[in-house]
Amino acid sequence: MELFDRLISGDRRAAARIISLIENDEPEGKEVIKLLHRHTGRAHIIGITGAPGAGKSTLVAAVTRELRERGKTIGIVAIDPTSPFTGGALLGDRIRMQDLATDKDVFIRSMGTRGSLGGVARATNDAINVLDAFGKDIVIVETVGAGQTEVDIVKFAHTSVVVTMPGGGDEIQAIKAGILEIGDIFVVNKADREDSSRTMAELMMMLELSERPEGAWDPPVLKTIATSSEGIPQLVDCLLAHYQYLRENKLLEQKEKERVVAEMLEIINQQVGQAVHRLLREDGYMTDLLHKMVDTREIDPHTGARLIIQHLLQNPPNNDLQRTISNGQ
Ligand SMILES: Nc1nc2c(ncn2[C@@H]2O[C@H](COP(=O)(O)OP(=O)(O)OP(=O)(O)O)[C@@H](O)[C@H]2O)c(=O)[nH]1
Ligand SMILES: [Mg+2]
Repeated sequence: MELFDRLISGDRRAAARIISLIENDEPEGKEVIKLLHRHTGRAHIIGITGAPGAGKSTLVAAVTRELRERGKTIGIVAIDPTSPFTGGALLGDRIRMQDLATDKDVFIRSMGTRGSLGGVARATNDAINVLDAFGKDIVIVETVGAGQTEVDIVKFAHTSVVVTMPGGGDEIQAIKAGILEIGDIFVVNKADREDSSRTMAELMMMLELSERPEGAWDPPVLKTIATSSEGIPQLVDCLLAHYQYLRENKLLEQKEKERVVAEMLEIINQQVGQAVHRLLREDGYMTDLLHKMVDTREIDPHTGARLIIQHLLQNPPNNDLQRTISNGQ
């Protein structure tokens, strides 16, 4: 396939085109993903998450500059939440990362969460895989740690970085739910602000309270000023040390397996969901079922759900699910 060949030969426009196909859930995108899978599993995937405005994008840009100085090639996937409080994120990111945009060894891609057909987590995973196959040594994913999807994306990175900033403890509260457990490295950014030492102390205390298995990686807590690159070399040291740790302890393989299972479940959920919704839109089937559930009350929703699943398995509609079931594709 032409697009795939162009990607493997290092054509940036092919990489951008493939990610667009994936974002729009085009069948051609899936074809390319199939081909490039053999070329994945080489990049170090780093997830960066944290409260809105904590300085994640500035940090990603600073980390990328440092990694470039160390000779690494970088892919960046920035999830643009298009949420009310981070409305200008995309434009801001462009400006913050402008100098990187001309570096041929840095590939930056923003992914929208709104209107992303087929789910943002799936599209993001595919985009990571494209940049991995594209030959980038390190792929960095930035998400706002607000929703479950974002947390999931970062959870399945090899190295997860949680970014906070000083101020009243609210920020730490905001990232508390579920995210404390997934962080491999914690960063208190905006260390030029007062209160940063207190935020550091609070964070360390919370980490001590959270349970981690004996002998596991002990997540460091680092201070940075992303705007002046202070603390960035130390952060990059930690990022690389964590990857080294995963490799030496055979944990990378385990993470890869978890990632592939998560990707697969995401796809299954999406395809089954689509098939069910198509069925629900088929007038005849639903009218009958609703009649039995509501008018005559002979069928409860549990039974209704089971009937729908049975129906789908016995009468696969002419769609993705059918192809999935019959071809194992
Ligand atoms: N004082 C100070 N400001 C910073 C620092 N790092 C980032 N900022 C500023 O904080 C603001 C937000 O930075 P971003 O990098 O856009 O933060 P973000 O976490 O990516 O934001 P969202 O993606 O919108 O959630 C910008 O105005 C940055 O210039 C820092 O270390 N110190
Ligand atoms: Mg950002």
